[in-house]
Amino acid sequence: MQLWNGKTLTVILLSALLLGVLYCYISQSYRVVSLGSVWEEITADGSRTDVVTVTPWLAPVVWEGTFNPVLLDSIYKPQNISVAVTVFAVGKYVMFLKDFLETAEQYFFVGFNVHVYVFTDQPTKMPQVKMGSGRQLTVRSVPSSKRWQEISARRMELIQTLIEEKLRNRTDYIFCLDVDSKFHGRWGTESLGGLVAVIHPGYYRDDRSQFPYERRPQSRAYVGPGQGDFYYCGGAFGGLLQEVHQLAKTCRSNFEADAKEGIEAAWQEESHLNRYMWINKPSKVLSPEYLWQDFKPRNAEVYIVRFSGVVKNYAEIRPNV
Ligand code: UD2
Repeated sequence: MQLWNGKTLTVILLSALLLGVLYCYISQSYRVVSLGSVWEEITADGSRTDVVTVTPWLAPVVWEGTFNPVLLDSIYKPQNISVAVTVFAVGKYVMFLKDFLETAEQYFFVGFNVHVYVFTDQPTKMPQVKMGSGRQLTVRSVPSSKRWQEISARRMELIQTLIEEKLRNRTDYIFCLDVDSKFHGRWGTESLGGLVAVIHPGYYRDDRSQFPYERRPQSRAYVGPGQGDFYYCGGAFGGLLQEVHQLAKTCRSNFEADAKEGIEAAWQEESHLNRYMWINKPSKVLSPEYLWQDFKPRNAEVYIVRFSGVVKNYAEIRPNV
């Protein structure tokens, strides 16, 4: 009886050992299978733990190292998507067009259908820029203005009209960008989404109470204490055409209604955009890599600057102070 018990114990122990070895082997191979191609590709650049990569409403926050550009391009390429860009160059700001357009050719949605719409009061001063295959440039005349605030804010109206008159049913996505900026790195399919906002480089490390939202309750751009998510840039936003149309239409009408009551929000259309994005959460948020400022030294978490505002002398280039 004792002998049988001893043998049984040995068999049980050996079986347990064998099962253990088998379990380790199978789980190891399963890991390779399940984490194989896709996962390893996504994490190929290393995942990011030093920055917020998803918002509390589950929108991705795009930083270098959080996406696979090759995989993303291969998803969008067969869809033959088209991307429109708006850029305004009124008064002395025409001087920024050449660099903006040339660097866009190098870095912005390379290999995709891109149509750049330049709004200017001086079409004769348009620089000659060679556009690549599948890429187009259209110039639209706009009146000049004596107030930079008006030029900046009127963009919403002109974007709304452009979408209604020209782009509807012809373009999938649109991005609206400041002209006094240059591209320095890839800006591509990773930025696509329904409603896309860019986190302002000047405030992303600050507490929400420091954000320069419009704080007067009389304004339609008002964001109260404890409200708001990020502080977003007025200098870059975009998304699906219908989403940007809704944004531009709302910001324009709120800006104009405020103006009728003698109120101009602290940062013009940027304030209205921030209010809009607080109520209508963006489905994709781009990190400050997508609009840095040349005068700011690059912070450690910013591995790459993709688009950045040039240093400018406001007193020299704006029509008013
Ligand atoms: C910030 C925003 C800008 C806008 C503004 C508030 C960023 C990087 N920039 O920039 O988008 O929200 O605050 O109104 O987030 N423009 C002309 N001619 C002029 C003046 C302006 O064409 O005489 C156009 C031009 O496209 C320029 C844009 O308006 O890029 C914004 O003006 P800005 O760059 O002078 O505004 P800024 O630097 O205060």
